[in-house]
Amino acid sequence: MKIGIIGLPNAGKSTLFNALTKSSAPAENFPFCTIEPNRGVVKVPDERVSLLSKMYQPKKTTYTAVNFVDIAGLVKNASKGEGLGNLFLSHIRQMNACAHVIRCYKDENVAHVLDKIDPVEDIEIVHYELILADVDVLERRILKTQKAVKSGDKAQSESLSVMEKLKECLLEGKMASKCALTEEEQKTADTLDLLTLKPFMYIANVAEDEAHIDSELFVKLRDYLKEYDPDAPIMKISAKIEQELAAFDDEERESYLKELGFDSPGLDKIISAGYQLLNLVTFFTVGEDEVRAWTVTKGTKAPKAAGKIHSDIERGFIRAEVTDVEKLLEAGSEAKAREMGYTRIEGKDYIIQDGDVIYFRFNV
Ligand SMILES: Nc1nc2c(ncn2[C@@H]2O[C@H](COP(=O)(O)OP(=O)(O)OP(=O)(O)O)[C@@H](O)[C@H]2O)c(=O)[nH]1
Ligand SMILES: [Mg+2]
Repeated sequence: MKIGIIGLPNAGKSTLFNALTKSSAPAENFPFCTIEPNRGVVKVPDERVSLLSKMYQPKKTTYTAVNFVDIAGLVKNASKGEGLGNLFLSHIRQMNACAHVIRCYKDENVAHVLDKIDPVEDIEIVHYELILADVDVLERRILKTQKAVKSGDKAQSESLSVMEKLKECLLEGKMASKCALTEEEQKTADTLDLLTLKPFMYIANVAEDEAHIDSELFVKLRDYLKEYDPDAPIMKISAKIEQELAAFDDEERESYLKELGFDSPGLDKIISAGYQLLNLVTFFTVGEDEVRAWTVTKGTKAPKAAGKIHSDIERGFIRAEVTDVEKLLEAGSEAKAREMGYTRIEGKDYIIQDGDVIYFRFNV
């Protein structure tokens, strides 16, 4: 599962990426500093894992992880091949979700491709390019499908109407995800691989001294997004500060955060929000050896989830013993949780729920 970091050149994408992944990809003051995407794996902070770990005192504690990909900056007419054009777009196409970084910091030493700092104009450029790229994809698909329908493939006429509907939305300037579709239509839409159908979150990269106020530029951006993409998370961050923080060890970071007056690291919030965009389900396995968080897609059944741990457990699956993590923590021990009737026996058709602590019984 991959989250793509996108935005205009010099928005601060690589700076943020470096902070997130504790790496040192080039982040310099010139447009298109990034060409080939930088990739990194990031631990997903989860208080439930920390609390389980406290309870079991295991030898090892393992959190889930998510991939962040730092993508080249995009410019006006990218969909027509300007800048890194289609290369940029094809990289976004491979992502499961997008974290769109928007420059809200002023710094005369860092160039802006438009020579002015206007987050709303910036965000509109990026959206416009993504929308145009989707229109292109749809137009090609529509032509092809029309031919198929003409030559007698009536089953395709439904897809055709979904494509027309989506195209109409896009031409109104909306993202495909904002087009009102029925459940059935949505299934068709999901096969089209559209950029603006992906889940988005927005990251306002603000100046170092504006990280804990709502600056004029940030408010302008937030008000715009309230209208344009109201359900998407918007986060405020100073990529510069986060990059500095990332270089510290945990203790130093904590005292520095206090000094700055922050409660929790901004990065954790970004990672959590990004993970949530992916619409995944987290379940846990516990024991003296290891407390571990696992990720499955929504709707995964128990044997398949067991297969993530080991193929033998999937093959020889007998049953799952499931306790909700909150209940287990409340009970304080497995024995107590059983006594309170919190632990359920589930069979092979059980669909994993977020927060399940699972013990798989199997036999091979
Ligand atoms: N003053 C200030 N400078 C920043 C901030 N964030 C990034 N920069 C600087 O802006 C320049 C560009 O940052 P990058 O992170 O490389 O930007 P990018 O979005 O990856 O740019 P491209 O790869 O060219 O698309 C660097 O010199 C950063 O140090 C910030 O919050 N404040
Ligand atoms: Mg970059």
